Amino acid sequence: MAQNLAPVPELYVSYDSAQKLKVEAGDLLSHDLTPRQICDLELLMNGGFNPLKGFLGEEDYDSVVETMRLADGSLWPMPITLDVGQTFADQVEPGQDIALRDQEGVILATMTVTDKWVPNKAREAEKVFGADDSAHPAVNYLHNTAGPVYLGGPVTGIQQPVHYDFKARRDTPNELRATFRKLGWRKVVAFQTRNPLHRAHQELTFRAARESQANLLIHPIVGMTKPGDVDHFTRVRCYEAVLDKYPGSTTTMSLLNLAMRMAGPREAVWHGLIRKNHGVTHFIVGRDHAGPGKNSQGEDFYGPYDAQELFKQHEAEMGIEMVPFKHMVYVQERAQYEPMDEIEDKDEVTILNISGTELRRRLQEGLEIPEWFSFPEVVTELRKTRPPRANQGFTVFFTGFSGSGKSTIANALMVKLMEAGGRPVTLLDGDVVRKNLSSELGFSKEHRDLNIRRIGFVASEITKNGGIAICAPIAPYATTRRAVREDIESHGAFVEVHIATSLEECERRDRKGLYKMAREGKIKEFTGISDPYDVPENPELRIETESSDVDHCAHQVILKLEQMGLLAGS
Ligand code: PPS
Repeated sequence: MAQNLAPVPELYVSYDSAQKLKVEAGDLLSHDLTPRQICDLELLMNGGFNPLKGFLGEEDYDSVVETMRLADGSLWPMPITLDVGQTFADQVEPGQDIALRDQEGVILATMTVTDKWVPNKAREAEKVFGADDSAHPAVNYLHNTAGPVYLGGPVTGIQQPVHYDFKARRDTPNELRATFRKLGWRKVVAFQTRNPLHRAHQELTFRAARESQANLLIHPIVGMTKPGDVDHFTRVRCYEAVLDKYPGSTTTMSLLNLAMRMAGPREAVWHGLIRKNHGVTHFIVGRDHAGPGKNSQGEDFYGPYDAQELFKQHEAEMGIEMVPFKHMVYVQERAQYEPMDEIEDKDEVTILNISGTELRRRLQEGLEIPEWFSFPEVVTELRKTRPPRANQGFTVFFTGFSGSGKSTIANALMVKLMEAGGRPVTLLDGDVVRKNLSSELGFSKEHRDLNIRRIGFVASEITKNGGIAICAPIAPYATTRRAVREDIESHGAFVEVHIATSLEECERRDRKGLYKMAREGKIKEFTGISDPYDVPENPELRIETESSDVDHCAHQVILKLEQMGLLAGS
């Protein structure tokens, strides 16, 4: 397909106009962008999302959700929307200009609001992500993180979001186009990734480039990827090491600040359009491209080749050619990687492969990672970030009714872990947190959520820094517990322990006399009596306290931690 390296339209105004606009925008109503919106805005402004001129209005949104096309018929598979809270939405009317600020308050852009509407999120989930199932990270985001109201309208770019890391590796679409022009690269095949690269990836990308007679662009995502992925700092250090393995001047790397949605087929088409904007002619699409993992029934959200099929259908219209990803395996006898489906003597040779799950297990358990699988520099970086589980921090998160025994068991667990030694242990007990961190909060849903998010924040910092956090709040809402889990799991294990003492038993014990007062109506919104409690569906451990003493309950947690490989010597 013909390459066109003319610049793509950007939404920035000139430097002088930007200075003026920045001052004027100081008086506008301001929206503080979320991390995902900052990623979206960067790609809107720099032309990565060309032909979009701003956050989608309602007509374009409906059309994209239903047909994968903007209202004017242009192919665009992903709704790029500005979700806001109700309070903010109430202050905005169509026709109004608002300022869009980053998390430090810097004004990045203004937006003329043309549309304001309450989206049908269930429909968006079904149509865009294939199911209204919160096991899908983007559906979970849609229902539990995104605000209830969408605003749409054209954006005027003032400045790019500031990045302090890997500056030399970040390029706008026009900068990459200029690079390709300068280097005389007429055909460029891009490889999209959110994972570290190992030898198989190096081999397949190099083959893809050779077969398409193209140069290679490693184009990893450094915006937002799937919760639990290896952080981008580590990955970029790994990529830099792999880059040296390609023959000189065949390959380059650029970082893409995209917030992925893990939307499989639609995401593949979206990725293709974004790459086209970056001046790329070919794009590698793998098996289960941008797959979100399993749904709540334990099945894959998308078929393994759905992404390739949808891409293929739109290839001509997109003007970017798909290069199907080959499944590369190591053939021991020939000491080289070969595409699995091209090996004719399968029965006579030894085929080796290490899956992502197996790699994680080996890292977690400090086991050998062979040289045929990855480059030593990559393994060293990964081991620094992912030390064996027994050396990582983790969080034990107790949840259960008031008076269920959470605090007592948590205390016993703390003492047992301190006796074993090795890592600092912090107990974030419900009552203690409410005295120190959350003294101004009550027991409304909003306040309980804030309380748990604060506990989660502290626990994730402790976990990140290699300590053990034990939390013991009621934490009645499943969605909040899940959000805390996601925050923590990027740093270490999250062990949810449901203290399953029945309400009747808690009320019978009524250690603090609170149930009596709740029954008498003297305490409002009391969990279990006049306020809900979502029973955890899949906790790592459920403890029945009615038939065991405290020591035994705490020991059950220790056994679970050992089984999960979290304790030294386990
Ligand atoms: S939450 O829902 O997770 O934010 O609650 P938490 O921070 O764990 O605080 C629970 C403790 O506060 C006391 N208390 C109440 N609990 C539930 N509902 C209402 N309305 C309420 N009012 C006060 C109660 O002593 C809880 O302590 P525990 O240790 O759980 O018994």
